Amino acid sequence: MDKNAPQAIHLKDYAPPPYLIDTVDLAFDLGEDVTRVQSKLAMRSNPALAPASATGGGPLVLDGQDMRLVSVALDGRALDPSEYSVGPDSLTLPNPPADFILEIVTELRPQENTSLSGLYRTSGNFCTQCEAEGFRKITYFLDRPDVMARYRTTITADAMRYPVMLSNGNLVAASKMEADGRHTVSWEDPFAKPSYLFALVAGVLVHIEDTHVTKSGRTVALRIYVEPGNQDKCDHAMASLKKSMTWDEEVYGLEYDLDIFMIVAVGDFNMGAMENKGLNVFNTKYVLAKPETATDTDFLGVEAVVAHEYFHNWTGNRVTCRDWFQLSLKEGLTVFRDQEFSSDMHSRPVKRIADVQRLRAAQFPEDSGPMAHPIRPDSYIEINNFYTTTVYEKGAEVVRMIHTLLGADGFRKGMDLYFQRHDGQAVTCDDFVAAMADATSVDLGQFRRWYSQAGTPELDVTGAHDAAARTYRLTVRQSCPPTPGQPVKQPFHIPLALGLLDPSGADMPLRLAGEAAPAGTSRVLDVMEAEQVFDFVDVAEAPVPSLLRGFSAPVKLRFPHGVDDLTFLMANDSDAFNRWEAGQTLATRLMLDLVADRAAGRPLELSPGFIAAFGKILKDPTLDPAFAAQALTLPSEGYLGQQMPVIDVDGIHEVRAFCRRAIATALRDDLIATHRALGGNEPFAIDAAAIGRRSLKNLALGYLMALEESGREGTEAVELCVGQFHNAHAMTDVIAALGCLADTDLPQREVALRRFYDLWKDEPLVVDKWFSIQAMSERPGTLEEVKALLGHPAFEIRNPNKVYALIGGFAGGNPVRFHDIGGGGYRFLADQVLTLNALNPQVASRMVKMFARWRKYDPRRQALMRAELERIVQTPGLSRDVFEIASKSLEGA
Ligand code: B3K
Ligand code: ZN
Repeated sequence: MDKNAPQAIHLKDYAPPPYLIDTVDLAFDLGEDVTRVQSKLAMRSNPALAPASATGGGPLVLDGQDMRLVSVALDGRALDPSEYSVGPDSLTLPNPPADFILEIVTELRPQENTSLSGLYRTSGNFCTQCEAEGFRKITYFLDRPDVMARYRTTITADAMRYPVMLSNGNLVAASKMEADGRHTVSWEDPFAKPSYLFALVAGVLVHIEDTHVTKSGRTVALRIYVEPGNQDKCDHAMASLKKSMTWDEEVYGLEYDLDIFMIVAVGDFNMGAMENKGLNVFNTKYVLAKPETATDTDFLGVEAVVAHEYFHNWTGNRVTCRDWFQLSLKEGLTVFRDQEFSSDMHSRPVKRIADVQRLRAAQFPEDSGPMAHPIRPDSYIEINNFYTTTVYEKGAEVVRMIHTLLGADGFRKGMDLYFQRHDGQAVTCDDFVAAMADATSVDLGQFRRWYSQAGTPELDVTGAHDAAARTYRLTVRQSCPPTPGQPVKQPFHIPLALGLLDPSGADMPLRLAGEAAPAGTSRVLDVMEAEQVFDFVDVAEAPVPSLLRGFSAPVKLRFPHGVDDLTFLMANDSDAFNRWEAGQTLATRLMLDLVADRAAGRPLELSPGFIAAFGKILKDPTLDPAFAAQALTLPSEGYLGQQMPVIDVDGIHEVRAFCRRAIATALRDDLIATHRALGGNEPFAIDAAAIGRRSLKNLALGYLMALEESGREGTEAVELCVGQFHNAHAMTDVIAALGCLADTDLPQREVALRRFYDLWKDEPLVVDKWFSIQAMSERPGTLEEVKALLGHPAFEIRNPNKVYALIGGFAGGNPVRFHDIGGGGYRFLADQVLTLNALNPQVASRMVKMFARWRKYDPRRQALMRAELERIVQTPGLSRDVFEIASKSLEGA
């Protein structure tokens, strides 16, 4: 690699900061052309490093980027430029004293900041995003999470253009408009925090307001700020916030700690939201929701993200990360907390299935590809590339396993001890595990490997019943494939939850050899060795094992269940997750066989037994409709692809479509009956039952539309679909119908797309749906349409949501068109990556990740993707973000 290539940063090189910052006084003068930032830092050398001496702690290197340095003063004396040095990313003072006040003035141009990191503009307003390293684009600072300081922020700006001016903490002063038309406010945050939690917002905003009274009786003001015109879409976010506050008090005894909690929704935002202390900034996608504009998925997303950011106040803000390698300390834990919250608000099994599907769809591929990394990475080139599904979702699975091993009470004791020890500190994943272990005396020594080893462990399990001895022996073998930099792995500590079903379908009491009496019917085995044997006694008849109940560990488990056993588990398992899992395993097996049949030129036929099992679920009135909808959804094309050594893009697509048609043909009347029974415009509610009914209804519609090309039967489906599109009130139902139509060549398609746009052209989030539905259409001409849509007046390449909808929708949500063997999809994506690289490296890097799995395809597609990756890496001026992903994807090629 050439010497100018960006360099990696390693966990092993961590060193504490040589200086600390106690207080930060910021004064912003927001202007249309230039924004001026005055920063006054009370600093001292770090006493933890060396006994304080008059000479201080050696050179002070402050981080800073993309700004103009105006002046530096030390203890009130302006420094001559010869007394410091400024580099492209830093400001160095060679030898400051042990204790001093540093004053720095910088000038920025937020209106030119398209990276959406640091201080930038969105719809004419000012807004910040500082995690991970955006604060250094505002002022020179020790921009690292282990430097925690108390902040006071003063903002001055034109009172007409920026009537609302917000920052962290409590409002402590506000001026009237001055003669020059400007006004000033000051905010003070009493809690020490790292710079990544700093926030500032200024502009024309309206808000809705409510209050929450904490368990101990304090009243907290709650405000959600949005652009004028959006006030009618904030109620769900507010209700979600109040539920989150109550839940955290009840489940963890954690109360909010300031007098006010604010959320601001902005249209231009790289991610979902940001947990800045007291002033969360959100992507509008995770705030604005009303039934006419938002789908059920959107509503659930708002609730989960509002909860997630709120929960960060304790897991992230009060206790933060020592360094960015520890990111999962706050993210994995907070995702676990938001998942549990959503489970408590809705259906636990339905939520668990959705979370596991997401893990398998995104994290498993990451964990077996060129970007595989442990949940606590050892190195990175650009930290923004490590806000990954591994750090977040696998991180949450690791916390969930601790919860399983300790039990709910033990876990709560561990959390209490964690806060008792570390409130106000910046700590490590090891500190978290230590608190969990110390609070319960559970040995988590081997468990720690989950933090340092990447890759998805694989469990190969076999069972042997001895009728004479009345025993059942489970043999469990674990292995883990090599990942970059980790050719060999040590065994993991894997909690394996399981039950044994007797021939009637009931759970057997479980007694392991050596135990005096059975202990429950579902239990957790500690798998710790490469190979381990578990002997159950008193087992009269051969059981059907139900393994990895509730998905108790993020692993791939194989057991030689026959088709009959899987069907039996589908019908009888007391663990709802495993009932769903059995159906998915069966479907996966049958579909992969069909892919092989197709490749060998054999005719396709879907097993009638499988269709009958589907019919039974569809007609079972005792089933929760939401669960039924999940059980009747075939494994995705992406998931099927992961199961193949070489992904057969076209084969998988064709087989999945074939299976959907076969099921729809056989179950047509039942599907129509289901759609009728659940249809109609019932009054809108956003509870689990109503969401479930809508999802089953729309699942039925989707299957019926698979008949669209088959003559007369198809006509009725099309009528249902078009009727639903035009008459439904809830966006969930409208989008379901539009999504079906978008895959067809019917004349109604164009009519519907045009009508949808005309109705919703003033709602950017709804227009995003319109872009992504077209981008994900399986029609052969989709790439050309996507290219044309880049020029549509509603498309903006600088708006991340638009990019994710159109370009991301195509490359990530349309496998058969993106991977078209002509290579046009690949060329298109690479062109977009290069355009975005210059504007917004974080967004560009998310897009280039779509190439990372190129080695999983056939030689021709491999060559095409590799050529695009090489073209990207060779482009001058590449950001670290894109360089890291593209070069690691090519490593060894
Ligand atoms: N902590 C933020 C993510 C920041 C990403 C920076 N590139 C949102 C969250 O996880 O809650
Ligand atoms: Zn988070």
